[in-house]
Amino acid sequence: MSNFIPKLNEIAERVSKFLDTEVAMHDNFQKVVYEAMRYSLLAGGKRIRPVLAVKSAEILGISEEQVMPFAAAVEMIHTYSLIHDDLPAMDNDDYRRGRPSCHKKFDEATAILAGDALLTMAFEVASKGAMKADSHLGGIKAINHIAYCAGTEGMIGGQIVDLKAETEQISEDELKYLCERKTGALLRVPCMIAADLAEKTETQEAKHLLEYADTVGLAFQIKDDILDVEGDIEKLGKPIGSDAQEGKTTFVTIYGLDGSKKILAELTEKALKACDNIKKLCKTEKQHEACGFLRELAVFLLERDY
Ligand code: GRG
Repeated sequence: MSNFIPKLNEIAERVSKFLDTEVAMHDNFQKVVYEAMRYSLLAGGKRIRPVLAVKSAEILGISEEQVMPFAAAVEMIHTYSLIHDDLPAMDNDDYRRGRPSCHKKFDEATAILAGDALLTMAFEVASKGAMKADSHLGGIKAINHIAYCAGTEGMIGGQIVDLKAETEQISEDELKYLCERKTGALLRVPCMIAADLAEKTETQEAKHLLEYADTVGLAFQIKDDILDVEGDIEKLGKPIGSDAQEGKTTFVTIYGLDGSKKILAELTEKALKACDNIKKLCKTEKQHEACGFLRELAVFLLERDY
């Protein structure tokens, strides 16, 4: 039997330990903001984005120690986006990662500031990583890519188009466009970070890795849309049916449940092919194992129920 899940959990635990140390509690007048940041950041979560960074780094010959600050920065930005997305002005969700969302546990103002603080601190952590990286230029390029993918051409851009999808019918092209940014950008950037640090952005390995990440990114959002229709609240740790309640255009509204599942299966096949292409270019046992792990990750994301 595959030991994929234990391996995934081991990396996720190392990421959580790193985050626990970097986003340490401070016993000062502003300690409530640290409490709120840690409440959301250390509430579990699959840690898919940092895991992608760690495995891409293995394939491109970069140590976990070097990539970890950047991987953690992406997870901090991801967590900030979840905190802000749950606010009444956005998706107005009361539960996240199996517990009351940040603004429910604390209050709206504290949740806004906790999100802002996670975003800001992500760049503090990543820039510390760049100072220690073998390639300082690679570290700076990684920071640049994180900012780009989190910003107006990345996640924020996607979220703005997503808001439009709540009030008006959007086209299939617009839906794909918003997914590539809202969800895809933060799943692509972990592979970019590894390529930057390794100074290998122009290699075939890096290109196949990005193809893998982009395919998985789109599949991830389609699965999310499917789970919003037929997921289990207990397993998901958040309510379902919010898309339909808001009358939002999603993959399920455009292609139906069966159509969406078919596209999801096709995308997963494409991601597996990208893994095989990366593997052909890899030489060491460690690299081959990392390719095998990415294969299993694509299947895990296809089958996930949380
Ligand atoms: C509010 C700035 C801002 C951005 C919002 C990412 C995002 C944009 C909103 C989050 C809500 C959402 C459904 C996003 C799509 C991406 C997605 C499926 C996020 C959930 O990621 P998982 O499943 O969550 O990796 P865990 O909790 O496992 O980390």
